[in-house]
Amino acid sequence: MNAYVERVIKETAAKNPNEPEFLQTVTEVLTTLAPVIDKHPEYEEAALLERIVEPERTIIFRVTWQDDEGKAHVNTGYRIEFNGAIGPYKGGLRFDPEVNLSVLKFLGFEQIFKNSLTTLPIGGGKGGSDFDPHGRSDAEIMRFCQAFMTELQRHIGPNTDVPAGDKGVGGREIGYMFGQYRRIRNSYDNGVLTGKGLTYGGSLIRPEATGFGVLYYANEVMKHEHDSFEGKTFVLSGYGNVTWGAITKITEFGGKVVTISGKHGYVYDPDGINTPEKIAYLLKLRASKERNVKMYADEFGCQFFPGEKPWGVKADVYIPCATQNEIGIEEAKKIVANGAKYYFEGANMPASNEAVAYFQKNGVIVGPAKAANAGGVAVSALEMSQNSMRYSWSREEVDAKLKDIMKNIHDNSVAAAERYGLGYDLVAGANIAGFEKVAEAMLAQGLF
Ligand code: 2IT
Repeated sequence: MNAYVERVIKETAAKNPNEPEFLQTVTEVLTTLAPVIDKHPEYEEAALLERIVEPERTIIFRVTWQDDEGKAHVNTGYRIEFNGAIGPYKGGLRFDPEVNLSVLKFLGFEQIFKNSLTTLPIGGGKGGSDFDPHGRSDAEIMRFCQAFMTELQRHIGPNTDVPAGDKGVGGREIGYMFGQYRRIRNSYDNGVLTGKGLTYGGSLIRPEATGFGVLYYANEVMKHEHDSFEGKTFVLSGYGNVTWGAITKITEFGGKVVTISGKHGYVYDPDGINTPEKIAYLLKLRASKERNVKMYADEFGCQFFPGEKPWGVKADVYIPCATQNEIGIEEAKKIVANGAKYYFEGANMPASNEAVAYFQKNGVIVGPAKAANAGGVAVSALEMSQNSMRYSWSREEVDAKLKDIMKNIHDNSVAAAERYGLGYDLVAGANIAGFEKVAEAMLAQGLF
């Protein structure tokens, strides 16, 4: 292990004692970068790693809003502008009670490398709030979004920082936030947010992009392995946007999805969650006040396992699409024992570093989040391009670009790993390929 890498990991741990998720991702990324750092002594001289683990700017603010009974509530809002070396800060907003500085710093740090890997000019950022959308009415969601944007608007802009959706933030929330931004700024800056509706500057395929992208990336892996999706069984977690897009594409590719999950438990549907009716039901579930996946089990008469995760269910391909740290070493052992061949991350950091290492040691091919789920942010960057051109590409055009980007992400990851003699290691390859561009841009721009 490189001594400089080791020192920066230690210093980051000492400096951020209450940020376990952030430290987890810093350790994972920097460890795989060791061979690159070995070759570039000038990075240490320029304190490049110390700088890359420190957000350029962290904004924390109060969000006060009123519920339907007139009661006042206070949440904390955040925006981490992590790294702007290769473009405006770009990354989603997450509304989830588990949101805190550690979670958003891990997501923002990941986003730097993911965004670089797309080959598009976008820096890394992330934000959100500890607001819990479960059980909230549409009017409450609107008031929260407006309150959140009332402060956030002074920090963002089409050339500064361009938020989008993430867990708990979809098209509806982006609409309310865009409305509030426009009201306060009196400016039609539609490039300030991505994931917008199609009537006001959104891109075709953006809602599907993360899920589609996972499968386009997985398809490149299949080609490399001389394998195909036809007849394969898939276990997925989550029920939101990513899960929905992934299931749509898996269905088209001839695979069968047998599970979805949420915070209340998981659903097992041995007939496959693959009919248009079942896939459309996921959208209803997400738009409902309850957001409980048990609703799916009741609707289609299948089994619901309260409080459990789906990793014990046998499948060929596992795609976590819910949230961070759903898979520890025990879950990883179950997945390997089930005979899994492939594991693709639709969610960000769904597994512990130990679990990922266990997969790789046991011959499961790992498609890491910052490669496999980069299709969402890639189409966000295409949305920014369309907004600045004041023009829209057709569905076919966006889809073709997305496919091409996912293929390049795979191929660039493979090439980067091979350059350092690491073989077909998609995890190290993604980190290295993403890092190289950001590092060179930071060096070129001098100390700051
Ligand atoms: O994790 C992610 O890449 C996202 N939530 C998407 C961010 C974006 O700017 O589209």
